[in-house]
Amino acid sequence: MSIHGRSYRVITLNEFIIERQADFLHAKGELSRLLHHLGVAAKIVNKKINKAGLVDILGRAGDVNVQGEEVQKLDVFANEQFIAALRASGECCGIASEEDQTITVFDEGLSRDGRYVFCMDPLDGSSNIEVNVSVGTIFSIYRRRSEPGTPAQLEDFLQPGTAQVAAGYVIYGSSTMLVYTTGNGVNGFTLDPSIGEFCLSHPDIKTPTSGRIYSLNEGNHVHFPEGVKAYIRHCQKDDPATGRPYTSRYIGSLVSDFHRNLLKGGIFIYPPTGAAPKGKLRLVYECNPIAFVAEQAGGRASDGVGRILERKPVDLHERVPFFVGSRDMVSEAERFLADPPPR
Ligand code: AHM
Ligand code: MG
Repeated sequence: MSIHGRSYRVITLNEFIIERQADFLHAKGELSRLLHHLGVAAKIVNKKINKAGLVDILGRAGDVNVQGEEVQKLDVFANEQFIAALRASGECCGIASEEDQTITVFDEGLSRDGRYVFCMDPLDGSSNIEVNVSVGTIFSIYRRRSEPGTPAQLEDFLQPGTAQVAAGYVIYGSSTMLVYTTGNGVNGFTLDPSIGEFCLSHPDIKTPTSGRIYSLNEGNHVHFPEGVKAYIRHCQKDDPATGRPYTSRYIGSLVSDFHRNLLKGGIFIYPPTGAAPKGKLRLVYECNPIAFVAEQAGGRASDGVGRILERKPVDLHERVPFFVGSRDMVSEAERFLADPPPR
């Protein structure tokens, strides 16, 4: 491609996936095919989201999802698209989704022999769509524990985050990006709508070790644990280095809040609250994939006490307090939680 007379080598997601295939021990191309299908579904969902203001797709679908929340039509659409794409890949034997109470088992054809399971929040932050705020898809891929050729089991999905073989997110924002890791660093691809391809735009993303942004829903302040309140007071004090407090930024859309902090440096927090005593975000398909990306970019992710990725899920939809972002900020927040200083 030539821009202003200079030529650039554009690396598409598919080229990149194929080039990196050799990174995996005993790679047979299965994970590559799965990631390729994921990229196709992301493009379909992106197209629909872009049209959301134009077509009659907004509004409630009338269903209530497994968390007891109202489901919007685009959630349903995204869920169906990702399920269909992964089923078509033939590499995946089952899916866990925020939208579905139980796992979806692909018990037919090639999929039955598929070596991977896929966990996702197909459209996170979907209540933001009607006000034109960025939303995202979060995903995580595990190697199955059960025998290929047999139906996928719940246990295949309840593995600690340390067992993830790939994870990432798609952010449907001012531009659409796919960011993922397979455990060898983090790479970001921006969708070029003119050619319909995700192109490598953010190779080997590293997050700053510290930052100046803190992101949480301060409306819940009265219900926060004392350590979180103490950490917020710390963020609001003048920083000796700059003479200013930290900056508060909160969109209310996990992927967008995390992505901004990943690139700029910062911490995202969803602590326990009165309404959500275990936190709001789900371990399996929200926190673990984001945590894997954070760690691979040099950041940290904690439940306030220890590493998120080491928690063994007991339930598909379990919630967990979440502290993620720049390494030093997460460690500092943990220190405040462990030993809140007096006011
Ligand atoms: P959802 O999965 O129902 O969309 O909820 C998850 C979203 C996250 O994107 C975001 O971080 C959080 O909920 C915001 O919650 P709150 O409105 O309580 O601050
Ligand atoms: Mg969600």
